[in-house]
Amino acid sequence: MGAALTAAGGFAASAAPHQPVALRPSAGTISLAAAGKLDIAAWTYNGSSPGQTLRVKQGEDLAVRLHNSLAEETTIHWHGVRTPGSMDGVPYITQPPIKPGAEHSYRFACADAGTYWYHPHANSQGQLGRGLYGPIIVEEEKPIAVDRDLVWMLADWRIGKDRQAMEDFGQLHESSHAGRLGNAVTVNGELETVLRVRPGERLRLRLINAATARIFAPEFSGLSGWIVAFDGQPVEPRSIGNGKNYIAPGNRVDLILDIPADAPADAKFAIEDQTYRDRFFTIAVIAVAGNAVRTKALGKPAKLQANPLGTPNLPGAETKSVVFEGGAMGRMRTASLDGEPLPLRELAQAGAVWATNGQIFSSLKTLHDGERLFKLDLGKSYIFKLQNRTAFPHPIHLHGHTFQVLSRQGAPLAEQIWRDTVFVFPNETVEIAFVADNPGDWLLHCHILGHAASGMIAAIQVG
Ligand SMILES: [Cu+2]
Repeated sequence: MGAALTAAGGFAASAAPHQPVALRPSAGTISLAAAGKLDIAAWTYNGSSPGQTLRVKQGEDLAVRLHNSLAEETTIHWHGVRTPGSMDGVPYITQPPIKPGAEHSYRFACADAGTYWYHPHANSQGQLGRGLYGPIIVEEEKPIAVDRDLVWMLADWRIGKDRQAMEDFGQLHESSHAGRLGNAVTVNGELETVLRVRPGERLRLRLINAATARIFAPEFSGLSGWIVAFDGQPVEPRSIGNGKNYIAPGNRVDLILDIPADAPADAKFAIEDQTYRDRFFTIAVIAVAGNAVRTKALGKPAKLQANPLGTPNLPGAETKSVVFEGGAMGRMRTASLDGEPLPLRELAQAGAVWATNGQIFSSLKTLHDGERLFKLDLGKSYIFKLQNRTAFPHPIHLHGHTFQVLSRQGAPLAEQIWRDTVFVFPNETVEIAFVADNPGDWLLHCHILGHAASGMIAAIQVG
């Protein structure tokens, strides 16, 4: 095992040899539809969007050499992987931004198995929105036996009348509402995905929401299956059948999907999404063909082995109040921008419309120079009481730590699942708990990237 816990409880970068993967972000062209029917300008890693899947065994190092071939600064953040602070890839907060033409090396051990992803943390809305993201799979020692293990990276694009991807990022009207939704949803960079399967096949489907604003809630009618992990962390397998399974930007869901053994040879199952009123669509179609892989249905899979996460000491935990305010139809009247109190009108003129505990920073640089939201003691347990006092849902992502979701609206949850990005509904309060065991400066932000760009980013300090 290459993962090493330091005495302080942080995750040390291991020195084990590992050939770095070269990733080169650059401007290029991708085909969203087969046969070149929709070629669009996009930004890619090594020519593709999503970028290649980075795959390591649990405990091994992931090493990447980034060559910035973009015309602007970039970085890479390893969403959900508990890296050392210096590897977190946030400009100014954990490293200087990587200039055009420059290179940067990342190397860290992956202590936790599961489904994670990488993306830039500089001009996040513009860079992810143009296609810069890719999956990270950290393999379990004992995975669930399946016929195929598939990654589906979900994203959307706004295609204009000229059949090109629009670049109208950062419009305040959208950023102050639900964010910038596209009009073309892709699975692994493809429109109208058709997955060909055989009757009786058991699939592991790793869904990653890489969209900048779109919330997904896939419905698998006619299929049976199990959710086995959220945000890479194992849960007691639960049926996919009941209610909406939201996958907000930043979230991952691992499914075990069973194709009926008696499905007719030409059966089709549409995976549909009804998250947004009047905008129902099909995420993908599963098309059955060929001979049955097995004749008898498989049962509920075993729970995956838990990752080595520190369990928070709840009786001894300190509670911190985190209040999100602002946005359209909100009640915020004033907030402080880079330390200066301003009325809402002036905040809106500055494009700063979401506040965390009354504070907004105009950039990651001023955030770095400003006061931390909280300074946490290394090794101590904390409860963050996340209070969404806005009219919109927000997926709140904490860097460097994985937390347990304790309660919603004061009601304790039956299973206190682990996450790194928790969806908080309008006017909802969600309590999360974690051990502050990773020293460094860490972001706490909304993963609707227009919200983050217009203020919904804070930073905490551990140790
Ligand atoms: Cu948000």
